[in-house]
Amino acid sequence: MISKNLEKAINEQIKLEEQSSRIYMAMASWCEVNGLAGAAKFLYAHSDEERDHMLKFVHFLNDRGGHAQLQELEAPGHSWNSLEELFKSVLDHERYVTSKINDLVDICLEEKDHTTNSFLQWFVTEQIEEESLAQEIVDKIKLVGESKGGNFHLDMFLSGLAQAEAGA
Ligand code: OFO
Repeated sequence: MISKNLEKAINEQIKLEEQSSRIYMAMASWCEVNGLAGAAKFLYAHSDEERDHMLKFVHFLNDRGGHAQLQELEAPGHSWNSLEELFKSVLDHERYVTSKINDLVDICLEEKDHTTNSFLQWFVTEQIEEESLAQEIVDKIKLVGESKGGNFHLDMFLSGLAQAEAGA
């Protein structure tokens, strides 16, 4: 049985994962209307992945005697000045998500809730990948700069990442 304190904190995390899914969908939509098909594909796939994260929390909380409850969400942004700005926002957002996962682990340790701690370790590992992938994309965007050919290949690279994520 999960504590009321953790139930509340996990419901906040459910909100954050759902919000993440909407943020990445809004980013995907902006890329799609700006001729960045590969980036759009990657971000749509990433949006789906965030929904999966949300569902993992929903099922876990309900299985442990809590009640997953959805909350009102803020509207995400709709436009960005550049792909670099957009992916820097992804990186900042993922760092924030990591900090919230770490906060959840802290509560588990205080409460000696080993079951929830064990469940959260999947997310601890996942956040290493999430941050590292966002950083890699930001680095590549900086590398290609204004080069048209470089940006074409970058978009292909992002499309390939989307395919790899879908097959993972
Ligand atoms: Fe759910 O990991 Fe990204 O936000």
